[in-house]
Amino acid sequence: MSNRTFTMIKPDATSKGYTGAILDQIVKAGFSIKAMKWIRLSEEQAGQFYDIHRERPFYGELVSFMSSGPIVAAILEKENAVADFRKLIGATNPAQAEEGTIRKNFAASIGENAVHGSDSDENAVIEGDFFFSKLERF
Ligand code: DAT
Ligand code: MG
Repeated sequence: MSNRTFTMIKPDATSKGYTGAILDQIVKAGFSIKAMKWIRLSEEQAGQFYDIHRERPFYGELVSFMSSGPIVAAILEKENAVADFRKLIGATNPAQAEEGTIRKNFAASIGENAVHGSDSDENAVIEGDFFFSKLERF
């Protein structure tokens, strides 16, 4: 089990001014930030990041949303990081997310759900490498 995960604060949350509150909740939950950047993805980059969902009906909507404004990308460290972070963010659909989770607190819909969290140790590494060079992390 690895101790790192990867997250993005999505364009709905950055545009509503929730970035600080979400980072605060992440850090208070015991995660430490090992890399972080404020960046806007092109449609092509968003499409590449979510390539695994290419055949899903919501892919086009997802790519256009994820490239619609700035995001915050970050690598986080904590014991049991992937599973604990998925728990902290809550269900994909905020209507089904538990009370107190980031998606319950800050997300409006299944498509625009405030944050990303890696779903496995392997994907955490792939996703972190997508955004950060060796010089940008510690
Ligand atoms: P998660 O982000 O919880 O890992 P996922 O990997 O299944 O969820 O999907 C990636 C993103 O795609 C998700 O955060 C929001 C969007 N999405 C998923 N299911 C959707 C749906 N039924 N309608 C619209 N967007 C959806
Ligand atoms: Mg996922």
